Amino acid sequence: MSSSSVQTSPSPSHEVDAETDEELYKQFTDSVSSWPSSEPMPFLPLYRHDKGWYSSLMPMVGAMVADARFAARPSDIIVATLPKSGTTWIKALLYATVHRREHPADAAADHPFNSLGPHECVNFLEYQLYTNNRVPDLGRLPDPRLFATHVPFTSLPSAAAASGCKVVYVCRDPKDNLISMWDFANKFRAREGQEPMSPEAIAELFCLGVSPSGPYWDHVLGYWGAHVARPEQVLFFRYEEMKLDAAAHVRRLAEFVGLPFSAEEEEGGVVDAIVRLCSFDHMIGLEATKSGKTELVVGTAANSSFFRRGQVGDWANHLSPEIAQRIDAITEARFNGSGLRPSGTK
Ligand code: PPS
Repeated sequence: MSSSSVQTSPSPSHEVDAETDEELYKQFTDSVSSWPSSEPMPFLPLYRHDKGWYSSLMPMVGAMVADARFAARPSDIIVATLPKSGTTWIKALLYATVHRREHPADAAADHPFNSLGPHECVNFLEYQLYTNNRVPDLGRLPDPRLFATHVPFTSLPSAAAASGCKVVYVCRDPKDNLISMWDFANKFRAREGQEPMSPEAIAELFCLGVSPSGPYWDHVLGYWGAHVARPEQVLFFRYEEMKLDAAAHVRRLAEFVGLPFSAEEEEGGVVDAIVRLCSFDHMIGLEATKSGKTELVVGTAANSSFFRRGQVGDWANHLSPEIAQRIDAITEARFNGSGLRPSGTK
């Protein structure tokens, strides 16, 4: 969580004037624009940050502005993920857990999720908040404030490290992560009038590390290392294990954020109600999913596009055994010695 190597003078604060904010965006946009970039992938060129990770222009600039301006609080909770790793699900689980008193999960008909998607309840710093030349005024949000990001651990806003705020990370099998991205990318590419990408083409780039917020392995290992060093600050979940026992993960999440379930809540079935409320099958049928939209700096996304199959192992329907073996071999080599198992289900 160190500051970006592109120097900025302002210290984290939400009280900044608009002109300075615009200058900051311009300064970072000029820097990033001069960095190496890829062909459109998934549908916009990916720039290589000088810390080695890839992102399209505007979210990378947003992350750098957030690094300079985000005034973190110790009570903040930040969801961190690679795109397509289970972000929508963990956002829903976190929001439903933290707000369970004012919005009981068993009163599903009255829950905010009926009108707001998880990405509207828990905003991304670099895709939704630090965008369009703006520095948002987050100071009036009540504690605990919930945010999300796709940036690697080393590019989290510096103020977040200093504040000791909590980070919830979700890791997913790289092959499912890749296939989920492939499908999502092709939806955007169709809208932009671009040819669809084949799974082989996207896998080739993925193996070279060229993927949004990638390389995949650096991202996972960065948060894993932080979790090992400071488990009370960084929680590390695996999508595949969440699928096997979502209730156990909700309990761990609640304890981690300092809101453990009481015996009364356990007896009342609150944990199971949260799991049901946030389940793929329930969320995909909500009106907010079917007709809602989320404004991201890279474009407007239909909320339904965040839900596809929600399964473990769908990669096998799209990737050849050779490509799968290549990805597995990289994962085994990169995770070797880290204490992190290559697979979330073994
Ligand atoms: S994004 O764009 O980064 O926010 O996408 P993200 O949410 O990380 O990943 C989308 C994949 O997560 C699946 N999904 C879920 N799985 C289980 N439970 C719930 N509630 C849920 N919501 C979304 C979604 O279907 C995508 O995975 P695939 O494999 O493409 O189905």
